[in-house]
Amino acid sequence: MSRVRQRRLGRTRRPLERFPRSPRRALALMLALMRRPLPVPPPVLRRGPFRAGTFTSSARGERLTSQLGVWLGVAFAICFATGLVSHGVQHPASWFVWPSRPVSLYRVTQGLHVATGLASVALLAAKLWSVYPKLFRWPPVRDLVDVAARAGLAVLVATALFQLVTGVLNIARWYAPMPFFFPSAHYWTAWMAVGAMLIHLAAKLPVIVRGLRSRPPLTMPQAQAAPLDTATRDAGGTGGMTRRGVLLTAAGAATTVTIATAGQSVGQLSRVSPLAPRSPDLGPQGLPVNASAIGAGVVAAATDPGYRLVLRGPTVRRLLSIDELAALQQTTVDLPIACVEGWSAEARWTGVAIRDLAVLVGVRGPAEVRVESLQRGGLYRASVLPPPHVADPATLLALRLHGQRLALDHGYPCRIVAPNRPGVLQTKWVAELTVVPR
Ligand SMILES: Nc1nc2c(c(=O)[nH]1)N[C@H]1C(S)=C(S)[C@@H](COP(=O)(O)O)O[C@H]1N2
Ligand SMILES: [Mo]
Repeated sequence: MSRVRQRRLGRTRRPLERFPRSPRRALALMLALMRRPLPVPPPVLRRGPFRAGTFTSSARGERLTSQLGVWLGVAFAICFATGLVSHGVQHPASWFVWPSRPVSLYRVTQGLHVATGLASVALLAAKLWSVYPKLFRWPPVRDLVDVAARAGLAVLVATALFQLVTGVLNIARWYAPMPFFFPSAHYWTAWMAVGAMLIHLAAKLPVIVRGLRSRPPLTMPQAQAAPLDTATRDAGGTGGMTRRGVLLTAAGAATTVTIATAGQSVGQLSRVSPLAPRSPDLGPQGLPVNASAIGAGVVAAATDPGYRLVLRGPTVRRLLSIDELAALQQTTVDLPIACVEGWSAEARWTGVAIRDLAVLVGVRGPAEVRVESLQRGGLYRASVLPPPHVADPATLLALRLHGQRLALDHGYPCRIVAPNRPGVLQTKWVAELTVVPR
C-alpha cells in the first residue's frame, strides 16, 4: 500500500522536479560561476585613493546614504511623475485626457518638476559624496556579480546626472552643449533612470532597511563599542563632519537652490531668487517672452494690414480681420503662461472665446481646434486644443493683454491662451484655426 503510494507520488513528483529545476540549476550554476572570485590585482596598484584609510569621514555609512536616498527618491519620484504629465499633455496618447481645470494645475505640476529637479542636484551631490569612496574599494571588483552590480550603478548615476544636467541646461536655454533634441532625450533617459533606480532599490532594500533602522550611537564610548557599518569600515572613517551635519548641509543646499529659483514661478519670491532663469514680471507688458517676433521671423506677416484670420469649419471657411474679431463678444480672464522651463506668470487676457468661434463655423458639440501660426518654421508653430479646452469659456483667441493691444512679442495680432496648458501650446501669431468635431 505504502509502496504503491510512494510510487505514485514518485511518478507525479519526478517530472515536476525535473522540469522547473533544470533552469534553476542552470541559473545556480551560472551564478556560482559568476561568484567565483576574480584575481586580485597586485598590491603595487593600491595607490592614491585605493590605499586603506584614505577616506576619513565618520559621517559616511549606510544610515546617511539611506536617508539621503529616501529624500532623493521622493524628489525623483515627483520629478518623474510631473515630467510624465508634461509629456502626456504635449504628446497625448488616445486615452490621455487632460482637463482644462483647475486653471493653474499645469503651472503647479511643472513648477514642481523643475523645483524637485533642481533640489535633486544638491541631494544627488550629497548622496554621491556619501558613497564615492566605494569606487576605490579594494579589490575593485570581487566577482562577475559584483561587476554587473557596478555596471548597473554606473547606468543609474549616468542617467540621473544626464537628467539633471540637461534639465538645467534647458531652463538656462543653453542648447550648444546638447547636440540632440532635448525633449526626446530627456524623456527616454527618464525611463532608463527610473528603471535603474527601481533595480537599485530592490537590490539595496535590505541595506536601506538596516540603514534606516539603525540607531546612531549616542556617546563616544558607545560609538567605540558599536561595530562600524561596512561602508565606514571600508572607508576607515573616524573624523570630520557628523552624519547629522552632512544631512543638514544637504537639506540646506536643496532648500537654498529651491528658494533661489522658485521666484520664477512664485512672484512673491522673485526678490530672493537671484538664480531664477526668468523673472515673471520682466518683459513687454510685464510678462516674459520665450520666442520673440523677430526670432520667429513673423514681423512682416503679423503687422501686414491685410491680415485675416482663417477660420475653418467642417463645411465653411471664414476670413476675419482684427476689427471683425474685436467686434465679436469679448471675454476677459486671468490665466497664467506656464512655460515647460518652469517659469510662470499670470496675466489678464481679453479676446474671443474659442467655443464662440466654433459656433461661428457651425460647430456646437465637442470639437478639437487645430491652431497654426504665421511662423513658417519652428517646433511650436502649431498646436491642438483638445475638446475639454475648446468647451471651456476661458479658452481664448486673445487680442489684448492687461487691457492693451497684444505686444508683437506676445503674439500680435492674436494668440491662444487656454487654462491649464503648457506655455509651448499657447500658440502666438495665429494664422489659422480649424474646428474638427469629435
Ligand atoms: N508661434 C509660436 N508660439 C509660441 C512659441 C513659439 O515659439 N512660436 N513659444 C511658446 C512658448 S515656449 C511659451 S512659454 C509661450 C510664451 O508666451 P509669451 O512669450 O507671450 O510669454 O509662447 C508659446 N507660443
Ligand atoms: Mo515655453
